[in-house]
Amino acid sequence: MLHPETSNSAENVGSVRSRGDTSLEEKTSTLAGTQPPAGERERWLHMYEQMLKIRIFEEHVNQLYTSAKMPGLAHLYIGEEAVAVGVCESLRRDDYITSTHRGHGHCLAKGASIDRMFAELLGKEAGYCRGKGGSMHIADQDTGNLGANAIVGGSTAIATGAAMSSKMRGSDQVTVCFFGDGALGQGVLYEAMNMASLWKLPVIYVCENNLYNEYTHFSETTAGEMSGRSKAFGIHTEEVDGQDVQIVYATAQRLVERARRGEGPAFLLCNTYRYHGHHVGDIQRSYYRSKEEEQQWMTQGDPLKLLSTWLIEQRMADTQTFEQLEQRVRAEVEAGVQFALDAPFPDPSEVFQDVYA
Ligand SMILES: Cc1ncc(C[n+]2csc(CCOP(=O)(O)OP(=O)(O)O)c2C)c(N)n1
Ligand SMILES: [Mg+2]
Repeated sequence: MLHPETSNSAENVGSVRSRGDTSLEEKTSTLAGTQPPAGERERWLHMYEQMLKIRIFEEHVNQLYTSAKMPGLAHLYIGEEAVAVGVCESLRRDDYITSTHRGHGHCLAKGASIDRMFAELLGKEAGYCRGKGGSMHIADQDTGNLGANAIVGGSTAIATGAAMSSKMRGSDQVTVCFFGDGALGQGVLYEAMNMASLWKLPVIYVCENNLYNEYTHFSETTAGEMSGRSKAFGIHTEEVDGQDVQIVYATAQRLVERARRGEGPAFLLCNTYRYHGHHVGDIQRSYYRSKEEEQQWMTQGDPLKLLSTWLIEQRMADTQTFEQLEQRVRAEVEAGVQFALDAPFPDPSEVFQDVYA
């Protein structure tokens, strides 16, 4: 388990457990009743592809920023891909998610279009908010994505409201609320969890503990146990290695099915790590975290490497499989960048359209 939150002292965090060649059966043995799904190879290769798509998409976001082609900034999700993909793969298209300021991974994992996302980042008319929202306001009703949110903790009430709406409409849709460890300091989360528990709402609170809130280690901002918070409201709570997409998926699947059956909310604490800075401009990080810590996570806790190693060990794929996949994803992402670069800006006469003042 990566930095279990029970050991939130500074000297304990950032350590990466060593991983052996565990089989999926062993990995899921602690997850009651979970069976490897039929069409396993296709499923895991698909998840690998989804994670790779997020990574390559964001590498291009970084390039667009550093070459001054992207206005504003963005918060990169690289390193945390297994959380978004593992969770979103357990959802139906008509299920809802709410996202954060670090939201590209959630959007892509729920099925957003690469073209329209790049267009939004570059301020183009074809973007999800017609180019007027940017990275932190991408929403996509077609895939049940109720939106990124620049307000830390701001989506917790929105997600809980969406779950309440499903329940009142008699629908079996589930809502997933993604948020970072920093949102644990926001009171609205506790108001929302209280109501969700009382009213048995179909909502899953997914806390992405990537160790930092901006430039501050969570041990300096978060007292006590992270998982103790949801337990206090009687909410079913689990904690997983957020770098292992197989564990995230298997756990999320159980929690989603539980919520769909009307058994109420859940809290899923995912231990993870962001490889880049807080945002694209945060390149001098040595004053708040060490290069050694970064290297350790990138080499021992990388979600893509973990899954590809497992697939090769299980003889479900070889290096060629991954080379071909990468070529395909790279071409798709590069086409998206080109689409956005070529796309027109909105007409200046529309500056007040589609915005709220
Ligand atoms: C209510 C509010 N307070 C402060 C900020 C400034 N801010 C932006 S991101 C961030 C840290 C968020 O940390 P975390 O929730 O752990 O998410 P991460 O960036 O690690 O993904 C802060 C304090 C904000 N956007 N909203
Ligand atoms: Mg964080």
